[in-house]
Parts: sequence; structure tokens; C-alpha cells
Amino acid sequence: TETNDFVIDDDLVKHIFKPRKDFSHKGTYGKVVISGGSYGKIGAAVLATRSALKTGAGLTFTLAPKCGYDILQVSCPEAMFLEGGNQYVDHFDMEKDAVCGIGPGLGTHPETEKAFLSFLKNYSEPLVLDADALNMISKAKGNLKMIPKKSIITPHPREFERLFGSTVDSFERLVLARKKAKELNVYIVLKDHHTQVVTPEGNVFYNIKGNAGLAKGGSGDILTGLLTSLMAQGYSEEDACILGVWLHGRAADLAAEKHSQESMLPTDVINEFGNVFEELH
Ligand code: NPW
Ligand code: AMP
Ligand code: MG
Repeated sequence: TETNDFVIDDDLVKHIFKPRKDFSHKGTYGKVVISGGSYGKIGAAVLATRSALKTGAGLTFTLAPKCGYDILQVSCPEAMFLEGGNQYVDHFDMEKDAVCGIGPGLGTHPETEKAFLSFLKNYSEPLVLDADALNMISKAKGNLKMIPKKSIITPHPREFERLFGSTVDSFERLVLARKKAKELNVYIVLKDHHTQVVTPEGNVFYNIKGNAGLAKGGSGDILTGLLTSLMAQGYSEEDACILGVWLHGRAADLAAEKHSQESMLPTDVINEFGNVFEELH
């Protein structure tokens, strides 16, 4: 069957981007629940939450273990806390009508795994799955079918290999990603130097923004918050992926200009989102 490859250029992104409306309120821009964090990895939940807050979501919640309560309330006062356990998440009681982004720093404790898999079994809305959510799905390949249709999964090369098996090179990996995106009816954001968005139709959108300053812990966690926030705001899954990877990369390029690739932090990337939105207006 015929497939198409596209480069994500400024024109495509400007076409997708929807400015905020004057007559609107927080309900207009949707609810996000970021589920993540575990003892020692609360930072990942903080980064994903701050990223959702700084990219336009109307209401943002973080479902995390109690040990992250003070940290999250202080570092993200605009977000609300949903308690999901003590040292790690052991239940997923989601806010209604929210878009979920699950995985950053979540860990793979057996109790977390049990709770996550039973949550997935009863959930059918598109959501964003990253990091440990993907690692838990990988443990039993039968779980792949449990991913709700039209969801976005954001594996880095190692997570991709855990999910779908090894490939000899990035070309073969992309062929496999096309096959799996179709088979599972999901969007695969294959994170790399040039991230590829693979759609259920088998189309591929290449991101050419971003730089090696992103090669640092926490960079992927902010992409998860950003993609979830865009979905909550009503962007289609495909548009959220395309706009999301571009915004992430462009903000990273601005952060690198200011701070250098060496010194820039994921937090600096979050703080550039505003300048990138300004460019889109
Ligand atoms: P190597 O070293 O090449 O053999 P893991 P994780 C590979 C949380 N975090 N190209 C690479 O393998 C996350 O959210 C929390 C090629 C690398 O060593 C998760 O929940 C933070 N290879 C959890 O930690 C900040 C690539 O994958 C290995 C690649 C574990 O996530 C950090 C690592 O993958 C972190 O985000 C590439 N482009 N990218 C916090 N502050 O709370 C990655 N690899 O073993 O899945 O571990 O990604 O660090
Ligand atoms: P993660 O490994 O989950 O933290 O995700 C890393 C994020 O940073 C992904 O969005 C990658 O595309 C991006 N990234 C990592 N290294 C590079 C690089 N050398 N050039 C461009 N983007 C990168
Ligand atoms: Mg990651």
C-alpha cells in the first residue's frame, strides 16, 4: 500500500496551530491528568506537569504517590494533586473527562503494574503512554492490544525495542513502526535525533527541530506533558503529535541559543515554550 513521508515545516505547523479565543474559559482548553512519579523519580512527574501547564491546558492534575505531594504542590501550584499511592502509584482513579498522560517516572513496581494493567483493561479513550507505562506493556507482548485505539505512544529507541523487538538499523525500525502503528491503530512518536511521527495510516512526519541539548534525563518527560496538553485542547491525535514534537524541538533550539546545548536543562526548554507560541501568532 502507498504511504507518504513528510517533513514537519513551519507552514504545516502554522496551519495546525489554533490561537486561543477571546470568549473562552479554562473549560474550553480541556483537562489533563499526568500519572507518574515514584520515590526518587518525582521530578519526571514535575517536568511533565509543568510542561502541560506551560502549553495551554485548561486544568491540570497530577496523579502521583503521596511522597510527591509537597514537591508537586510547591513546584506546580497551578496543578491539582490526585493521590495514587504512598511510595509508588497503586491505583489510577482518574478525573472524569480528562486526557491522560501516563508513565514519566512511574516505575514498574508489581503493584503499579497490576493497577496500570487493570486500568488499561477498562479504559478506551485515546491517551499518551510513555516511559514506564510502555515498559510495563512490554513485559507481556499480549498487552499491546490493550492500548486504546488512536493513543499516542512515545518510545525512545530502547523502549521501542522492548515493545516491538530489535531491528538492525533505524530504517528497519521505521518499517516495523509503520507496521505496528497500523496493526494497533496507534500513533508512534519514535523519539530520536530526528523524531518520527508514524500514523495508523502508515504516514511518517519527520521533525527537524531540536538538538543534542535534549540528550539529558527529563527531555522526554516534558514531551509527554506537552502532547497530553495539546490533546486536551482539542487537537487531533495526529496534529498533537506533529505540533508537539515541533514545539519541543523549537523550544530546545531557543534554549540552546541562550544556554548552550551543554548547559540547557529540560526546565529551560519549558521556559521557552512561551517564545515559541509567540512565533506562531
Ligand atoms: P544505551 O545507554 O545506549 O545502552 P531506560 P530512562 C537507550 C524516568 N526519568 N538512541 C540508552 O541505552 C523516566 O520517565 C526520571 C539510542 C539509555 O541508556 C522513566 O520512568 C527522571 N539509545 C525512568 O526514569 C529523569 C537510546 O535507553 C537507555 C536513546 C527510566 O527512563 C530521567 C535508557 O532507557 C528519566 O526521564 C536514543 N535516542 N534514548 C527524573 N528526574 O525523575 C535512550 N536510549 O532504561 O528506559 O531509562 O529512559 O532513563
Ligand atoms: P527521553 O529519552 O524519553 O528522555 O526522550 C528524549 C527526548 O529528547 C526525545 O524527544 C528525543 O527526540 C530528544 N533528543 C534526545 N537526544 C536528542 C538529540 N541528540 N537530538 C535531538 N533530539 C534529541
Ligand atoms: Mg523518557
